Amino acid sequence: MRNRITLGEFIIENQKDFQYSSGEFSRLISSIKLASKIVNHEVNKAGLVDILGTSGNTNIQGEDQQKLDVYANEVFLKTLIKREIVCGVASEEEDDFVVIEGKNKSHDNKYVVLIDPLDGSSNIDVNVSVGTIFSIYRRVSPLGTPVKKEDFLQPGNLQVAAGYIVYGTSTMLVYTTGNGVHGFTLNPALGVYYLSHPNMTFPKRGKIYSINEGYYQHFPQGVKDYLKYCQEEVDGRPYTSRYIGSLVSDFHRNMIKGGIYIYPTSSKAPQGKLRLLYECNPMAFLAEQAGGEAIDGYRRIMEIKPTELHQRVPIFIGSKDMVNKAKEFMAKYPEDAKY
Ligand code: AHM
Ligand code: MG
Repeated sequence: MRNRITLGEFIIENQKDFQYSSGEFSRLISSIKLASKIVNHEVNKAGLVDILGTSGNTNIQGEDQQKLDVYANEVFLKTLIKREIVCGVASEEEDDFVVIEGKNKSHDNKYVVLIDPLDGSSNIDVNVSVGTIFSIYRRVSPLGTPVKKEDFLQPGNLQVAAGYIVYGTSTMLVYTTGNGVHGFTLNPALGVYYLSHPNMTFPKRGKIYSINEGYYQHFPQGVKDYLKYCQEEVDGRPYTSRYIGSLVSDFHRNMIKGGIYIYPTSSKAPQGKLRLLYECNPMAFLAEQAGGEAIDGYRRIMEIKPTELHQRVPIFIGSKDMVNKAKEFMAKYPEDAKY
């Protein structure tokens, strides 16, 4: 590890590539880095302390909050609030966005952060990888005023940075500022992230499809047809099915090996399950920067104009050729067809 570049060094060296280059952005990434190390520490000792299981509360979407969901949310929020580097944060675990005052109550900071503090947290109790997903925009409301909902409801193609942390067999932070996707592995003994995966790219096509097939009966016909295509015994198929149930981990594996992750609409979840702002947009930005694609079945995820903070959308994301093939199957049926 001695000659490897650290995340901090990498950000400074590449600051010129970031169109809104300023110390503010470096400090923002560095606070995400710090919060991720604190969460990582807690996730790693999950079996030893009383942090497993549900908190007894539900979030605004009616889902059970795990104790670690609540903990991770607090750590990321507190870190961002204390350092006074963003003007607002929206979190999957909060009902509404949080307004943050800068130094001397100034509201002069430029960035907003949207975050899913602990994605896939239903996997924690069984020691399976989970992740944090973040997305960063420049505010659209005037500097000096409190941040507004419109600052958060921006389409994904206006993101200035996005990334995730995967708390896996090793902990990695992967991010993009629109100049490729770079992955850093945490050396836990030193508490330092080192560049381990520069310029990550999706293979153009792969052999992995990731979807919760338990809901097969409830999927749209286009998805059912695509799954049958994946399973056919022809032209290098059948593909392999791999589904962890942790978006970050499924995405990370597919980016390295080549594959597609799908969370479609279904008769049980007519809007899909994953959230546009906290999950789909940041992952779509990463996917496109890594040469992959991300659609809702019909259109590019990053062009969807958000209307609600907790809006859900279906997602097909991964290797370009695989996403395009799935899109062909979807196009055979009208979007509003009955299941
Ligand atoms: P969460 O944000 O409540 O953790 O939900 C998101 C997770 C994804 O990480 C994962 O891919 C998906 O939900 C799994 O859902 P399902 O159990 O319906 O397959
Ligand atoms: Mg989530």
